[in-house]
Amino acid sequence: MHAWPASEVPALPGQGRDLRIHDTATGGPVTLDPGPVARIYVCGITPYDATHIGHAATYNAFDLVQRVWLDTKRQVHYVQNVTDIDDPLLERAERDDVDWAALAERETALFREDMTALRMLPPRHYIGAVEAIPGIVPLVERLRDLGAAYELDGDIYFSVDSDPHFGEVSHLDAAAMRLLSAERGGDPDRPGKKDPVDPMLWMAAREGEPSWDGGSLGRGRPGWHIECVAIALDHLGMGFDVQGGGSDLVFPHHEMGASHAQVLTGEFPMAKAYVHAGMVALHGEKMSKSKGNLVFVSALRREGVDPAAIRLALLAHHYRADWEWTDQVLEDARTRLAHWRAAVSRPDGPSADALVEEIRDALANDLDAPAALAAVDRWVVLQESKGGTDAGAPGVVSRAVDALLGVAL
Ligand code: 5CA
Ligand code: ZN
Repeated sequence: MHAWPASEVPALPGQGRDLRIHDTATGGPVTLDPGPVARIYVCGITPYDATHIGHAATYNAFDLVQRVWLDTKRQVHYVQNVTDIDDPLLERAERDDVDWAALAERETALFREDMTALRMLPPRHYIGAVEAIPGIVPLVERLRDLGAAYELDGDIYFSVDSDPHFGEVSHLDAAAMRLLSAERGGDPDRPGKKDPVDPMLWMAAREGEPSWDGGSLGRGRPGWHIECVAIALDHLGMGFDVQGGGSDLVFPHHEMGASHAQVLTGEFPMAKAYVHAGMVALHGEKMSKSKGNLVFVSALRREGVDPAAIRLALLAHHYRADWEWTDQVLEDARTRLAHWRAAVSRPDGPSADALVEEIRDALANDLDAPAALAAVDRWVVLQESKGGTDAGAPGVVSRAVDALLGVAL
């Protein structure tokens, strides 16, 4: 699949910082030391509805990761998937009486527009699950040959018992795993499974549903977790720097992915850091397509909201926090944007050299975007109250905010 156009990332004077970030698997901060090319995999959308603020907040977090790396003069190899075949997509297509593939294509196109408007850096490889099927089938065959998979009425399951490291990403007990498995696409109550949370690797073709040639697996379609593993291993290989997503992906998705990869390669973990963004809520409940309590990025754009204000609204919250979207959050962001824009369009101001370092320090410290915004606010207030004589400063601020926070002033 094609991704979306990249916005320019201005180079900044001085030295970027190495990123220290919270790793779910170890439960603490890790300082990442990527090579000259940092490698990141971020789980993409299931395209049955438009991008909402929760999605945008999660992608914003991983956009910041890349901006910190780019500031250290590294290149970034960024891979993202699209879950363009899955039960919820088929259910929505049936409900709305539209073709599932056309629905996926339409919503993916809208996602690209939203990401472009929000100045999110595009992945180098943007890969749909359907196009990854030829690479998925041999992995499932290998898991079966290794004795890590078993068949149940034609469907093929992964046996979590085959992975000695199972549980080391989420650290949940069996009861919690079972509950989350039921909530998030698993089928813990299906009779005949070795372990209730064993996830499907390959689902045999169902009457009236799309299916693909699975070689020795028979016709069918892939399970969710093996899709991301196949795409990640194909484009990044084992031991890449960050696997990212929202906190609702910790279990089962990222746990199972790590498990599949461990059994396939004998290595653990697949990613050096498992990084998870908090959940954005609306009216007290997690924003989710299944509940329908959504604020769409595209709807805000249609109402004339500046995407830079949306981005500032996201940045005002720490990526690991769960937070609530309200009209006030957007109003505050609009006010801030107006102040910042006015400030960088003045002919001079106080020196911004220290500010650039403060933004760098804030982001390198577990992506503390709210602290970065506060630092810019302080510079703006100082300029408003005392002025300044540095004619280069407004330009420095504008380029730093663009390069490190993705906001064009
Ligand atoms: N296609 C899979 C990943 S392979 C998927 O989870 N798709 S999704 O469309 O449901 O979500 C896309 C990304 O947005 C995921 O990282 C998910 O964790 C994140 N996300 C979903 N809802 C929210 C929310 N309310 N707040 C923050 N992030 C969210
Ligand atoms: Zn994924």
